[in-house]
Amino acid sequence: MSVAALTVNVYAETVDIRIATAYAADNFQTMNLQQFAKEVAGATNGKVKMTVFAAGSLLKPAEIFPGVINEKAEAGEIIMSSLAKEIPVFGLDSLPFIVRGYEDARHLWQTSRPEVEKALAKRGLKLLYSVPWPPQNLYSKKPLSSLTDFKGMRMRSYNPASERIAELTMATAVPVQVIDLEKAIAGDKLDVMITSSWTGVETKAWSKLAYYYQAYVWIPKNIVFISQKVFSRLDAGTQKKLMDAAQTAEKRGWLMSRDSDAGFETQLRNNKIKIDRVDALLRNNLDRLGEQFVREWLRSASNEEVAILLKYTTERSMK
Ligand code: PCA
Repeated sequence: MSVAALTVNVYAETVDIRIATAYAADNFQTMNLQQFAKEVAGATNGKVKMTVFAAGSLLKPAEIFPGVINEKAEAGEIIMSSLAKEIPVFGLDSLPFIVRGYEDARHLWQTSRPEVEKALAKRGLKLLYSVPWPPQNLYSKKPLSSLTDFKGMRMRSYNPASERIAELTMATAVPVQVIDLEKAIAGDKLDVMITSSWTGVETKAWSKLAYYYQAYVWIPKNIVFISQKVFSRLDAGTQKKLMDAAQTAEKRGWLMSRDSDAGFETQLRNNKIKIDRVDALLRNNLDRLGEQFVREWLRSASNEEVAILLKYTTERSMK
């Protein structure tokens, strides 16, 4: 090999990072992730090459978190609340009715971030960024006016909190990953579901679910993380570039989420879904349900985790 070729080789050495995500390539979370990968490539002159594997194409949704720990991928993206049972601080993200909008969600994130980082570090992972889905609302085949309406309904679940809601309302939980959701709705497998405007549009919820209630159940976040081992192989300058790009991706993602919600609700409306607020009785029922969730969560949470909720609720009440 010539000296020139050798030199080129040394400088062109790339670090390949495969990022596994469960979400479709045209979802805003994945578009943001793609943009992040592009910016990292640009900032590092192609030294860090991140490849996004969308829609569970590298690892199935449930395999992503353990998969990055076990080196089947270098990085991954998951919805935090899917691991609420294993990692209680992730469960804070799906405590129903504790956030009323993006400002609350941002506040909860700032308060919980250090513990989330610690929980990841314990498992050999490093947090890159976190971006929320739009508020989770209720889609239903029939009008909903109280919690008794849920009895016997088939309710789609995607995390322990949605499973527990089904249990408490005497509905039947039907676990469906988002990649299989459009088919499940069209195939008439669901009567009610909790998800965002985005996911309702992506899955053409209008094929069977005619009602949408702005219940603001929770504003759940995805986290994007990298194996600490892979990260520590990068030199300090490259690490900083990666983290700077992650910070930009977090800011961009929050705006994409917030700013697209109304437009996606309009798309639901244009497809004949009836959009409504929650009536007083249902609101009251739901708030009670939320209180029960908090009591249950408090039983499993550590002192540090309880302190997060306390800090968040105290500061919010002073605003
Ligand atoms: N869409 C994903 C997660 C939250 C959301 O809005 C889903 O329904 O699975």
